[in-house]
Amino acid sequence: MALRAEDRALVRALWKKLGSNVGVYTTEALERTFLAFPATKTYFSHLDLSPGSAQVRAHGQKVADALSLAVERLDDLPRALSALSHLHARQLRVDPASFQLLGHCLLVTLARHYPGDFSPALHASLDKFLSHVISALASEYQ
Ligand code: HEG
Repeated sequence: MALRAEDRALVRALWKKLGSNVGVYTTEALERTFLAFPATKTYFSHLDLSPGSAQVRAHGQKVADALSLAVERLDDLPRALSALSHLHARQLRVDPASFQLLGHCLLVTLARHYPGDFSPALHASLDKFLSHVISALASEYQ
C-alpha cells in the first residue's frame, strides 16, 4: 500500500519530534526484539547483548541512521536501502521474516514513549512506513 501524503506528514513529524533520540528508541527496540524473539540473537553472537551494552547501543544507532535516511527518502526507498538489503541478504544472511519482528518492537517502543501522539492514524502510518522499509530491505533476497 502506497504511503499517502498524510502518512508521510505524520511520519516526518514524529521523526522531527524524536530528534537526536532515534538511536535511543531503536536500541530499546533491539533489546525488546532479543528478549521477545530470542532466535534473533543468533545473528549477533559476536556482540555483547547484555542489558545496557555499548555494542547494542552502537548497533542501534546504525539502525537509527538507516531509518532516518529512509524518512528522508520516502520517495526512493528501494534505492536508498539497496546496499543495506544486499548486505543483509548476501553477507549477513538474515532471515527477512525477522525484519517484521524488529519493526513490531519499534512500534511498541514508540507507542510506549509517545502515548499522547500515538493516535490510530499515526499507528497506521508508522506501520505502513515500516512495511515499506521492510520490503525495501527484503528486495535483494530474490
Ligand atoms: Mg541489520 C547490520 C540496519 C534489521 C541483523 N543493520 C546493520 C547495519 C544497519 C542495519 C544500518 C550496519 C551496516 C553496516 O555496518 O554497513 N537492520 C537494519 C535495519 C533493519 C535491520 C534498518 C530493520 C528495520 N538486522 C535487522 C534484523 C537482524 C539484523 C531484524 C537480525 C535479526 N544487521 C544485522 C546484523 C548486522 C546488521 C547481524 C551486522 C552487525 C555487526 O556485526 O556489527
